[in-house]
Amino acid sequence: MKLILPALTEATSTYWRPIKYSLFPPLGLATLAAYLDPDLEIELQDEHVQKLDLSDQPDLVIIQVYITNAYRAYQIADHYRARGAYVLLGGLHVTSLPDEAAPHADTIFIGPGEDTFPQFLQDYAAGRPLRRYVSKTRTLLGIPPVRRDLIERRLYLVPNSIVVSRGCPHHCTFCYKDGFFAGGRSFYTQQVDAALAEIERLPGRHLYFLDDHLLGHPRFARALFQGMRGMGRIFQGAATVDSILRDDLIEEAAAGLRSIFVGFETLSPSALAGAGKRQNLGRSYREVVRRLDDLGIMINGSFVFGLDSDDPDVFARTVDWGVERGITTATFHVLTPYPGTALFAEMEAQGRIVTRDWDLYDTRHVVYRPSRLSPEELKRGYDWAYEAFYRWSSIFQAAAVHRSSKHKLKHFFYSAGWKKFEGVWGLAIRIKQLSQIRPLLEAVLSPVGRRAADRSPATLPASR
Ligand code: B12
Ligand code: SF4
Repeated sequence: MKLILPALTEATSTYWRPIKYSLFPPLGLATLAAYLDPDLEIELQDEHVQKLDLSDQPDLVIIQVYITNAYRAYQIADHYRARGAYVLLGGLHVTSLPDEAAPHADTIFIGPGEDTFPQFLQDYAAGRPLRRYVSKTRTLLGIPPVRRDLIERRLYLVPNSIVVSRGCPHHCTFCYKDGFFAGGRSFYTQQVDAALAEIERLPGRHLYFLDDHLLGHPRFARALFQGMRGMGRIFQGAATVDSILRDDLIEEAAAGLRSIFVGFETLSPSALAGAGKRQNLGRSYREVVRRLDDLGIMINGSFVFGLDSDDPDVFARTVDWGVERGITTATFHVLTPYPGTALFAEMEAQGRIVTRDWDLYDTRHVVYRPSRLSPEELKRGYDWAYEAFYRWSSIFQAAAVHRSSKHKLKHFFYSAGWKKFEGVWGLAIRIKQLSQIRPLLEAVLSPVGRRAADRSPATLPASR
């Protein structure tokens, strides 16, 4: 049995920042592997960190398809089918465009695999596999432990990535989420005990929650953070603007939460409304930043350029805001209408999709006709934003915003370390020694000042 994560096209382009693709192991495939008979010979290969061996002859090949590895995935699938293997394709892109994927596979899978993959294995063993399985039963109850033993930990900076939920309670029009989870529940969590048990199984101290929205189910999240007390874990994760302002959940998280990915997306209320990002509307971004800053939690702000109300000033406005507010790192995206999203349907109806070359759907290229910007302006502005946000003067200026000197230093090392030491990352990857850098990451993620859990309610930010 062979599980393969083909390389995303951008991972092999000149934009390639090898470190970005050596962060996380293929968790989805390791999750599926848990359903296979442990006595079978199983191999998991990730083309981002190793050269694929295509000369073997597995019986069953399981391939995960994202949008920008789709062509590569089809090539590998065709190769193995020609060698007599039974090939399965699944994941986000197969769910968006099943008819495109189907000719390259013996069986395709729509949606998450926790219900359909075990069903397929039964049917396959009985000699009656279907051509197509569609996920309908959405639950994480009783899922078997992820086969982390198949992951070569030393090849990743963050081998301890974990997901304790699937999906998200919101409905942004540019997000894959509604399409991927169509036909069933689109937000559900593990049981708290099972999540805690999975965390216990992970060696080391540092965790990265890859959940779309770690604070999305407040009761679950609170019980999780309470259960994690005393484990001595430090962790990173993602959440929405409203969930950070909502109640004291973020204080509960702050005992171990060291950095958070926040989808600010745009500073324009009309653009937010247009993107269906209602959870951000009317919320004070300034207050979000202040609150996280008070708790010593670093911020990775996510921003999208090219929304219909964006004009040529949007780039400078966004970068200036991020630097002035002391955002630690920023991820900028060119708006990308993924097939299967409401945004894609809308743009297609308006005749604004200009290419269906999926390799270009990497959020760095302009694949549609923007409204108040030319495609060239949008691409130039996006490139400029990265350059401007990560120039030394911006890093110094943003780091200086924090009150505590420890936070200033942490900000500096985290941001500069991420973007300014490409050579060091490249070398560590080449000599397969990324694990040696992990203690440094943990040091940068050490706490700033008092822990939130130690605070009395009276000292919590007054803004709530
Ligand atoms: C880790 C991650 C990455 C890694 C991916 C490599 C890796 N090692 O996994 C890196 C850092 C490289 C990355 C890059 C990017 N990412 Co990313 N990433 C994620 C993240 C946070 C977690 C993925 C994960 O592990 N999920 C948990 C596992 C359990 O779920 P899963 O992988 O989906 O697998 C399940 C199913 O898909 C299914 N399945 C999958 N394959 C198969 C195959 C078969 C045969 C079967 C039966 C089932 C099956 O079964 C699994 C179990 O249910 C997701 C968000 C999320 N929470 O999923 C975003 C996400 C996938 N990324 C996203 C984006 C936007 C990007 C970037 C464009 C960001 C950028 N601007 O650079 C790039 C490029 C992605 C691309 N071109 O498609 C988007 C969607 C992209 C899309 N529509 O293709 C997501 C969904 C985040 C979001 N909410 O917007 N990403
Ligand atoms: S909040 Fe994030 S994960 Fe949820 S629908 Fe919006 S973009 Fe997608």
